[in-house]
Amino acid sequence: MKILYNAIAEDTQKKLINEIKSLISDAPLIRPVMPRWNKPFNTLITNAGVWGWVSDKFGYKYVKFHPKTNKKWPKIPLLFYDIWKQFSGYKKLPDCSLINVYPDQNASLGLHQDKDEECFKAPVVSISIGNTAVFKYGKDKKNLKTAVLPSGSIVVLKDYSRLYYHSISKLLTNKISEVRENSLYLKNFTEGRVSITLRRFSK
Ligand SMILES: O=C(O)CCC(=O)C(=O)O
Repeated sequence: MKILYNAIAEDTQKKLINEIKSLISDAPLIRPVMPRWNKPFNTLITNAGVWGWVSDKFGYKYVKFHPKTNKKWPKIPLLFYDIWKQFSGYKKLPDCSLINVYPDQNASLGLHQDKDEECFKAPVVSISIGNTAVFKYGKDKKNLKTAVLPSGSIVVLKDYSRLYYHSISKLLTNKISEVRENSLYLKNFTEGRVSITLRRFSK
């Protein structure tokens, strides 16, 4: 597993946010629910690419159409592909870009493995933007390590770490100047975080 700090320059982070805003205007944010329990996540998601990852009461899955608009997901922006090419070390391009929005300090993402894909050869590359996040990861649920991910960090899960458990256990309060700089991202966001998770669903 690789964690790369300061991997994405600030002006590129701003460009990524503009791309995300445009994706959201095409494919509005949705709130996933936990399979079976129907309990809403405290994050919001949308996707770009041929495949989009969603979670509803029937399970986690990849689908080709936005569940609310029934339209195809928008194309993955070229800038996302550039980042993939730079950091994944994998020839084929991602066919899914999941956008996770953590709207406020209380948002988190439970411990999980990324294992809904058809094949685990391709790495998972995730990009952090906004408030610093506490990231837990490990081979099994009992021995987790912790890393702190400031805006501009990249995590690559590949090879032995491709199926590592991971979570965002909490967001940290950034210094006010950082929050201002980082708050531009989404309308009305004065705090919060966005991550872009690039994956290949297809073989
Ligand atoms: O928000 C993050 O950095 C983690 C995202 C994640 O674990 C996922 O999309 O599976």
